[in-house]
Amino acid sequence: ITYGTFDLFHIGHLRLLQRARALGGENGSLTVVVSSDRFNWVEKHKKCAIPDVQRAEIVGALKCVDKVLFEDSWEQKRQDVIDNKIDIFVMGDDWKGKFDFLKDLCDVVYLPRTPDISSTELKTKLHG
Ligand code: C2G
Repeated sequence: ITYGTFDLFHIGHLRLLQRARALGGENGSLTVVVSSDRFNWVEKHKKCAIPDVQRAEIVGALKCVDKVLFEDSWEQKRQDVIDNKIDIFVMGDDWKGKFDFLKDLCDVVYLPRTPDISSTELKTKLHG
């Protein structure tokens, strides 16, 4: 399982999701939990360019993604891991250590971020 906003979907997101899926092996599956617009605005003070329903549809259309859920609170991760019988929790290493509290339920893996790209950077570039 992995979590994210996936706004202005870019290669950094794709490479994270592909690597996350690969951790599950050939018989594995990947569940992606997409941050709702409300959660992003209220909890992360991030304004999304793309609405949550469209961000979820884009992620859900990827070959490496099997299931998409919505993230609406910081507290839902434990229940999501239990309900979805998750073996591995994966995030980019900008979150390193932040989700180690899940280690009693599943493996917790932090993958290196793809350098030189982010939704924030893209927005800045667009604004010139
Ligand atoms: N990512 C990456 N390389 C980048 C940019 C992002 O590997 N150049 C990864 C991030 O580390 C994260 C995932 O892609 O694992 C999604 O990134 P964001 O959409 O920025 O997600 P974020 O806002 O960090 O939300 O509860 C957890 C949060 O919902 C995570």
